[in-house]
Amino acid sequence: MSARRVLTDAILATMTPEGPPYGLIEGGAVAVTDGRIAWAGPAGDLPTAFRDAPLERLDGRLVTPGLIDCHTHLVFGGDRAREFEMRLEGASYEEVARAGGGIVSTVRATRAASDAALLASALARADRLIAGGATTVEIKSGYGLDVETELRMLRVARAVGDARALTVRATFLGAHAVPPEYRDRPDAYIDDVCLPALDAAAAEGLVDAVDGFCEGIAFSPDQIARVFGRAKALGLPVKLHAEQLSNLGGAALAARCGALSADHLEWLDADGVAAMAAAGTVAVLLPGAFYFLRETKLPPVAALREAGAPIAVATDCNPGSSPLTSLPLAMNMACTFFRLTPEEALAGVTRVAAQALGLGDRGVIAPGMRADLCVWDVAHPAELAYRIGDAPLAARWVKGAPC
Ligand code: DI6
Ligand code: FE
Repeated sequence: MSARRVLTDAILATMTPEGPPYGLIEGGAVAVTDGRIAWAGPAGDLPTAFRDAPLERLDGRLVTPGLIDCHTHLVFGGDRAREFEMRLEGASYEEVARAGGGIVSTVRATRAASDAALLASALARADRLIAGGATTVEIKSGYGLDVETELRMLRVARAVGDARALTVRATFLGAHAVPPEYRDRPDAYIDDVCLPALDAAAAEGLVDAVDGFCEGIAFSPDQIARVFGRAKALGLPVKLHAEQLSNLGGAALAARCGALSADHLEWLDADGVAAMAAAGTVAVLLPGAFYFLRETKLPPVAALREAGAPIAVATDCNPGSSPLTSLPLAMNMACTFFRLTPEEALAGVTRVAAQALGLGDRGVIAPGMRADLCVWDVAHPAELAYRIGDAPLAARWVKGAPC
């Protein structure tokens, strides 16, 4: 592997929070050493130490940090196209779920799928995310809901990262839904399956974070608190699907537990906003699910912004509420539906998404960061959110090498 390289004649959207919008540097260069960014700035200021390094001319193309999808359910069996039809005929997401469809139908398909089949379909989706510029992707379990299938999902998530030039962060989501065999016995499910599965997965090194679904059709704040207690005992960070379809106070619970993020948040109220801002818990917005479920209640973006809560954007790629495999399209939707600025949307899939995953080594173009970079055939960073799902990716660099 070549240790030193310089990308030059580029527009850099460094996404560093200080300085001009997007941390923009026109006529910029980035010097890379051993997979890390050694220097970034105006090309004319390139330190002499890099003047003899192999040079890559980008002809004025845009360079951003590699994109980060901080919320996906990329590993699952089957699809839910028939349910999409039912919902278009008038059934609500909750009605479909209560009728035995929804998450539980994907649980059946996931349990029945082989490891090889789960990996093949997850890789196909990962390749679409990669084509849209992703260099880091979070993947959740939560369609197994028995100990063995939860572990299998997490192993497949790790295998996705091994098979591609992609960092995968694996999240345990055993508290995603109550499986049919525990119907009306959610507490027994937490005790008999969820906590033992978490212990076993953590012992196998399969868990980077612990998530839950706090909702009327899933788990109560008390049940989630028990899962978070176990995560804490295991030394694992937590995050939460909160306030997606109703307000159970999940975001405030997450913030009290020092969660990395609370995600969805359409029903977040003023107390939840204040709790998240005070704790520095990232608000992860998932416009794909808002769109696909034809929701009308908007997350309180202005209040989050005013309170200084960090805002990230992700695909929520999953078969039921967001079959979306494009971060540029998620950015576009975050702007059109939620009124994020294109700069906030790009920060939401770079710097702030890294924060939502607890990764301090990426998400901005700055010395010491991993050299995960995207080169785009566009003249200005606003174009990434402006185009409707078109991802004009010219090149992707992972750890300092094009791939
Ligand atoms: N909220 C969601 O939007 C996804 N999971 C969750 O907790 C939906 C998952 C699905 O419908 O399969
Ligand atoms: Fe989700």
